[in-house]
Amino acid sequence: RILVTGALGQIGTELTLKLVELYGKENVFASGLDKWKEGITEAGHYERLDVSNFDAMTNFIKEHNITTVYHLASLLSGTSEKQPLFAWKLNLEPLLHLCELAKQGVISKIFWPSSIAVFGKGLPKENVGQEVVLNPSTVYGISKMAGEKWCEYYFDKYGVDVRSIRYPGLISWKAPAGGGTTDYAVEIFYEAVENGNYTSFIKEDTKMPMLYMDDAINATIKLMTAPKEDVKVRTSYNLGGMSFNPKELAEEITKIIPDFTIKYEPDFRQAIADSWPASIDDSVAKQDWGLSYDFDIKKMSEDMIKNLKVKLAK
Ligand code: VAH
Repeated sequence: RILVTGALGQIGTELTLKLVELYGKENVFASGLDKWKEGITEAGHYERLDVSNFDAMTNFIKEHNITTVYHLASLLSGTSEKQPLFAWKLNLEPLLHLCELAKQGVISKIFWPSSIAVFGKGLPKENVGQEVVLNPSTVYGISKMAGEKWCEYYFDKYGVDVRSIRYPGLISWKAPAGGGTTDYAVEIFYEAVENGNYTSFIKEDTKMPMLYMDDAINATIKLMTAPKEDVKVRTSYNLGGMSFNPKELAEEITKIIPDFTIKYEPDFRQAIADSWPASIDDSVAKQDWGLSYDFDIKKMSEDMIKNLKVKLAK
């Protein structure tokens, strides 16, 4: 049985649907804080769960015989800057509690998302490698770096099978992104379809690693179904996807929506973006468990706009 925490989030929403498709509705339990959104309820059981309530999470896991937890509940980079102490508590303590449960044999496998936000100043901008000095300068990046080290500690010391991916910015249309720095690349599509224009909070030439959600979900499943001995990186795997800047994304959108216009008004998230790499070397994930991608910027833009035209027409 599988539990997805943060199942109402950008990744959680789609991961839940994919896990139901793979393992059946009766084996997937989705949890989140808000009222369950319509249209996903048939995807599986949903129950409200505050992951910072460890007794509630433990009871949920025992009551439903959960053996694998995809732990996605967390605050993203923008929100974390505004609430550092809460972000640190929420982004770390539930993960530790789940590692403890795995150490006790209550659960057997954990997925936990890290981020390219763990990289910071002093690194090359391009093609950042798997084993480099992590030097995050954001609350979110610091919390993700600490989380990676805890994952490695519980694996090395107790054999806990916790697996992790350093996601780049993720782009999707099923559920909105929440409080991230790369969210401009999601909002731009909604605004392009609804209003034909967008004001970007990231400068036109700021290149960041990005990935379409379909590829992110497929990579997550590939990692989680790989033989344990193939998962050699026990901090978190680099996943680079594709790299582009707002100007390049706007140009791609204009090929589909000719009169689309964009302007740039950088906000506090520009400094966060400036501290991150522009591109990532994910060759280790390709070697260890066969990471691959289906979507480039053109195919992603076409898919986003096609689906948003339907979603926003309702
Ligand atoms: C954020 N979407 O912007 C997340 C992600 C690499 C970016 O971690 O905070």
